[in-house]
Amino acid sequence: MWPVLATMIVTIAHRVSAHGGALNYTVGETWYPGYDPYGDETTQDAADWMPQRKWTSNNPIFETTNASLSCNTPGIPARAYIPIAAGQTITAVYAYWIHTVGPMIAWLAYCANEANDCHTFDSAGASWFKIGQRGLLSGTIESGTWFQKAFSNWDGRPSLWEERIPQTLRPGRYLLRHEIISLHSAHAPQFYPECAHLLVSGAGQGVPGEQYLVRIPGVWSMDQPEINIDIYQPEISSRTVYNIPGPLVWTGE
Ligand SMILES: *[C@@H]1O[C@H](CO)[C@@H](O)[C@H](O)[C@H]1NC(C)=O
Ligand SMILES: *[C@@H]1O[C@H](CO)[C@@H](O)[C@H](O)[C@H]1NC(C)=O
Ligand SMILES: [Cu+2]
Repeated sequence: MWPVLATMIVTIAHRVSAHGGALNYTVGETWYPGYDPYGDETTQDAADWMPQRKWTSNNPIFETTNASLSCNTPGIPARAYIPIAAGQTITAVYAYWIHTVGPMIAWLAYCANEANDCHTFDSAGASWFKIGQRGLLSGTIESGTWFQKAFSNWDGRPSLWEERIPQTLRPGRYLLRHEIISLHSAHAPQFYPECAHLLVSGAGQGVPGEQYLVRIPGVWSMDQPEINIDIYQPEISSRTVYNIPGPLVWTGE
C-alpha cells in the first residue's frame, strides 16, 4: 500500500512540476484524445485512433536548434487524422498551465510527400506557416496578462486554446503544431511543441506564399531579442508591446 501510494504521489508531483503540453483536441462536439506522455507506450504507439505525434515528456526543449523542436521527442508520426473543414475551429486542450509569460503560436505544414501522407512524412522537411498567434494582451511584459496566463483556469479545469483553420486553405493532410514559448527564465527560452495530424476538407485553393514558410528548427534563434530575452531587465520588463517574432500569420486572404 505505502509503496503504491508513494509512487502515485511522485507521479502526480512529477506531472505538476514538469510543465505540460497539448493533451487532447476538440472540433465542435467531437473529442480527440492525444498522446499521454506518461501513459502506456505500447498501446498508444499501436493505436489506430491516435492523431497526435508521440511525445514522452512534458519537459521543455531549450535549444532553438534542437531537431525535436518541430514535433517534440521522439515525434514519431501518428496513424490517425483529425477531420476538419477549412474555416472550422480546433481547440487544443491542456491540463492547467503554470507558466504565464511568452507567446503561443499555432502552425500548419502540408504533408508534402507524393501520397500527401503525414504518417510517412518527416517534419524536418516541413514548410510551416502560422495560422494564429497569441501574445501580451494587456499590461507589461513582466507582469501583464499574456494569453499564456489568461487561458489557464488555475483551478484544475483544462485550459483551452482555439484556432481557426483558414477558410480558403487547400484541402489535404497537414501537420498541426501548437507551440508555447515560456520566457520566465532570463535568456533561457522554453519551447513546448506538440503536433497532430489533420485531414482538412473544403473547396479552397489557398496556399501560403514563400514569405510565410519556415523550417523548424530554423525559425527561432538566440539572435532574436524576443527569444533571447531577460523579462526582468528594467528597460524590458516595463514595455507594453511584445512583437511575436517569425513570419506573419497566414489568414488565407
Ligand atoms: C533536444 O531536446 C530534448 C528534450 O528536451 C532533449 O532530451 C535532447 O537532449 C535535446 N537534444 C539536443 C541535441 O540538445
Ligand atoms: C485528455 O483525454 C484523456 C483521455 O480521454 C483524459 O483522460 C484526460 O483527462 C484529458 N486531459 C485533458 C487535460 O483534457
Ligand atoms: Cu514548465
